Formats: sequence, C-alpha cells, structure tokens
Amino acid sequence: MKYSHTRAAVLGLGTSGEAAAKLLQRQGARVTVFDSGKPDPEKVLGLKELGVSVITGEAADVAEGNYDLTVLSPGIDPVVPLVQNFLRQGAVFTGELELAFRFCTRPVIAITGTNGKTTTTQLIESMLGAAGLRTVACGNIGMPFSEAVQRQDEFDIFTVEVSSFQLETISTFRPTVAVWLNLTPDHLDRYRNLEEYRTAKLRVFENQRSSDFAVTNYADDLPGIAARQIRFSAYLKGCDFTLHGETIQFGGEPVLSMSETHVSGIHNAENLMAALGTAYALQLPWEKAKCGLRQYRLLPHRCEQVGEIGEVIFINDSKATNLDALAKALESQPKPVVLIAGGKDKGFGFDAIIDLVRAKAKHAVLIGEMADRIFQSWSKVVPCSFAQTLREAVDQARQHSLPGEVVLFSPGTSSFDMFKNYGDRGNQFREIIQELAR
Ligand code: UMA
Repeated sequence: MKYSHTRAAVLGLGTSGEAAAKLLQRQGARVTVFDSGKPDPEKVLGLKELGVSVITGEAADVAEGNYDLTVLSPGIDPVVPLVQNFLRQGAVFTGELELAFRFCTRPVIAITGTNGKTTTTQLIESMLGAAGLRTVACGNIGMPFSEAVQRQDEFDIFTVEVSSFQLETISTFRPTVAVWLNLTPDHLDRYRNLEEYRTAKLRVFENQRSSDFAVTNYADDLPGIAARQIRFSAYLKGCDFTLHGETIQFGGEPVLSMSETHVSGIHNAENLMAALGTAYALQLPWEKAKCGLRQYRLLPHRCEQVGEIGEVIFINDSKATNLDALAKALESQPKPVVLIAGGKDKGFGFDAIIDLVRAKAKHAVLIGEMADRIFQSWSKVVPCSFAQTLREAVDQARQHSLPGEVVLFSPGTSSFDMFKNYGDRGNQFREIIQELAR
C-alpha cells in the first residue's frame, strides 16, 4: 500500500482528525493522533482498536517524534503549542483537505466565501442530483472530505465546502470548479487582518488551469486566475449572471425566477447564480439543473436563519432535541453566541458539552424543566439567566447580544414540557423573531 512505510502524525481529534487518521490507517500508515484537549473517549477507543496511537492532554503539546507526514486539523490555529512544538521539530503540515485530495479520483467543486457557503454547497448538491450525478456535500459543511473520499466509488463528483482554514494548508488541491461567493471580515481572531484572510481564501484558485472554471462574485476584484471565470452579481450589470427584479438572467436571457424556488433574499439570489454558474461550467442540462434548484429547501428548524433584529442574527435550531445536535450547532458557529437552551428532562445532564459551551457561548438563557439543572452545570463557565417563556428568552437574549452577533436557539433536549413538539417550538420562535423584526 502507498503509505505502508509512512509514519503519520495527525493533529486534532475532531471530525477532521478522526477521518484523516482512519484514511491513513486504511492506507497502511502507522498513525499517531495528538490532541491537547480531552477528546471524546469513544473516538479515542475506536481509533486505538484500529491500531492508531492517541496522545492527549499536555503530553500532546510536548511530544517528541519524527514523522513522514503531519496532518493538521483546520480548526487548530497554528500559533498554539501543539503546532509550534511540531514546527520546532521541522514538521511541514499537510491539511486534512489536502490529504483527502491526494486520494481523490473524482472532479471536485470547491465552494468558498464568507457567507452562503453551506447554502450554495447544498444547492449545488441538489442540482447535481437532479442532473443525475452522484455527489455528496462535504468538507467544512460537516462530513470531512477525508471521510467522503473513502467512499468515492459511490460518487461521480464531490461538492466540497472549503474554509480559509482548510485552504491554509493545501499544496496540490485543485478544484475543477472553484466558487468564490463573497469576502467580508470574519475570523479576525485567527487572521491579523482582512488581507491575510483574503490571501488564505484566494488559494482555492492557485492550482487551477485554463481548463478549469472559477465562478466568482463580480463585485470582488480578484487577481490573476488561470481558470476560466464565470461572473455573477445581484448588484452589478455587465457580468454573466445578473439579477433583474426577481429574475436571474444569463447573458441577458431570463434563466430562473426566485419565485420558482424556496429561497429568498438577495444573498440567496447570488447563491443561486453561483450554482447556475457551476451548472454552466459542468455543461449540465439547464432544465435539470433548475429542477434541482427549485426542489431545494432550507432545512426548517436545523440552524435555520429566521431573521435579523438590530444586526443580530437569530437562528432556529429547534430540531436540536439532544445534546449532540446542540453540540453540532455550537461547533458550526464561527464565534461565540447567545444561546437559548433547555426543555424537558430526558434523563441526561448537560455537563458533557461544558467545554464547548465555554468556548462557543457568551451567555445562556435557560428555559423549561431542565433550566435549574443546566444552571448547576453551565453557570461555572458561562453567565446564565432564566426565562419562563420563549418570548421572555428572546427578550433576554437580545439584551445580551451585540450587532454582528448570533442568538442561537438550540434547546438540546425535547420540547414537550412547553410545546407540542420541536416543530411547534421552532415555529413559535420564528414567529416571535419575525414579529419583532417587522
Ligand atoms: N485542538 C488541539 N490543540 C489545540 C487546539 C485544538 O488538540 O491547541 C484539538 C481540539 O481539542 C479538537 C480539535 O483540535 O479535538 C478540533 O479540530 P477542528 O477545530 O478542526 O475540529 P473538527 O471537528 O475537525 O472540525 C473541522 C472544522 N472546524 C473548524 O474549522 C473550526 C469544521 O468546520 C468542519 O465541519 C470539520 O472540520 C469537518 O471538515 C466548522 C467551522 O466552524 C463547522 N468552520 C469554520 C466556519 O465555518 O466558519 C471555518
């Protein structure tokens, strides 16, 4: 096997690290995973049963060793001791996205940008499916590319959401179609400035050739790109895809009306244009591509953005009826949120995610039967307050959130103590926000 003589180190035992370790282990490599924290014991046990070594806690940050390949999880900021310790020993990092690409035998569509990545990735996945192409949305969206690529016999093409973090550590990653949605300040806790963030994102184009495509936002002045560009804008004219009222035009000809789809808003008009630009690049039959876009629905109650009040974004994650779903919603938030959580006592405590709450919540508003028990657990790591009704919880959340921040309603348990079901809970939350946003 190609990696049978390879000693591999994998930094981070989140979803990326776990997938990278399994990929390398299956390729015959001798794998050691390093994680400075306290990763999920189930994950650790599962890897050890495969013959993978796992070093956790402080020992990981001071480990000595010589490896042929060092894989870095995207969410680990290179300034941390774990990474610095490997750099001191001469390590050169391969990102998890890059590692997966080295095993990839299918074309890749890479979607990047500050906002709209997940929606556009899902729109393209739906469009390809309607056009008869087998694909899976993976990468930053949730399923690591290293996991998807291990199943590539099932797919014709990969639809990969890529973040700036994942692009920092590529070397050969070359998408057949690279989609650039937009660039606005973000992750400035990791990048010194917008230029550094932009430089990382621009790497999505660096290995492309003239036979490849770049679907780009006409408003962004992008430096020399080898790939053929297809440009879109909902605000500007003179590019390939433009918006006229509710109608998307291509080359001046009407192609799709927003009213035919289940998405709305000018940001989604640009997401639809980016998907249509990808269809053009792949020469998909127009009608089939449009059918896929018409079918796509934002998942209700699953991290559904339901409105904005005073530049505070409100997300309805009422489908989070267990702790893991709440954890995933928190993990998907790029910066700390005001969290509304709680509900019926389902017999489990909320201690298991206390580290995540410490990292990803700036304030917690607690509702329902479980409120007191959650307070006992979380009040050690985050400021908490109580609310008797969902409306009161929203009012409190607004008091603790600043413009540009997110209020995440992700209860983490079931709804039956206060609501008919999670759908009723989510609908009530959405109605409250939409009433206040008027
Ligand atoms: N760790 C250490 N030492 C440190 C710091 C961290 O060992 O000093 C360990 C942590 O203990 C943890 C692991 O590193 O076990 C976390 O690694 P990770 O943050 O890469 O987590 P993953 O679970 O692998 O998730 C990553 C992406 N996370 C980030 O980029 C922050 C997920 O994107 C992605 O879905 C997943 O890989 C699969 O590809 C999330 C995200 O927030 C959704 N992305 C940002 C965004 O969308 O804005 C970029």
